[in-house]
Amino acid sequence: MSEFDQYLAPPNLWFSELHKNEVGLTFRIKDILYSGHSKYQRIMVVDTYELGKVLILYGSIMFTEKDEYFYHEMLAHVGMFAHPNPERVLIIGGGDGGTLREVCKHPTVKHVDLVDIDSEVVRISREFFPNIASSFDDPRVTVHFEDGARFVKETDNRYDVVFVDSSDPVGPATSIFSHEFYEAIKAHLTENGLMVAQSESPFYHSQFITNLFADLKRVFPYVKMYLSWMPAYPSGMWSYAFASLGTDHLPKRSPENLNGKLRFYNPELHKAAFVLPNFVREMVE
Ligand code: SPD
Repeated sequence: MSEFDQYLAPPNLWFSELHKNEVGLTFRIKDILYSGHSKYQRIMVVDTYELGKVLILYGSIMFTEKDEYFYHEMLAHVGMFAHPNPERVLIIGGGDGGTLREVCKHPTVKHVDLVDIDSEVVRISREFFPNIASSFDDPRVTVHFEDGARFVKETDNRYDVVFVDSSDPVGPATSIFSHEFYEAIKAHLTENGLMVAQSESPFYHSQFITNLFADLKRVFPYVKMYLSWMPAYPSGMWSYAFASLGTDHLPKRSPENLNGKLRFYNPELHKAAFVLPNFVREMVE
């Protein structure tokens, strides 16, 4: 038996996420735990040999158990710590509960609205990822199953921090990548308010990023990109958009009083994440 025979022997099931149909990330599957369609998208949960359980929406990897905290901590805590006193938070998307879990670690938080169009994502995450979907029963949290773009246009609430924890800009997430959407978010921010959105990979999505940041700069007076790692996302290099009414991106508070441990975020990393390689600077400046 050669060293390659293990790849031919059953069970020999692999999942590949293709980026732009030309390159991709692939991993070997131990078991398919769930596969179905909600009203909006195909949803899969698979167990893998290397990455733990993986949530896949619309064919794209949302997270693996092995790397989810890279993404959720960097999305949530950069925005939360850049605000002097975040009390009211809005999460658009994020139905898996990972960003919510991180936001709820902040004792300053009094109320969180989470708006996801797809109730199935919440149900499946609660069933298969209880450590990620761990804050849905927090009394400070209200979950709304509706279109995030419509919610933010129609709500009377104002927020200190808004997170856009969307899937890629295809399928059910398309409505939350638009100029009108960012205008609506801006209109619902409090005085020191700010927004953080996941903004794809500079390595593969340069035109998307250039357009997004140009759009954001037309809406917000203060806009910055920051970068972090996310091994299971295309290229592993992942970007985030920070936009505010004037509040800068630097940490204003220390993580000492948080309810819960941090495995990834620290204030030094927060500051360093805003230092961009030249090819990325050119995309956003
Ligand atoms: N390429 C996948 C990008 C998905 C970003 N959002 C993931 C949601 C996890 N809470």
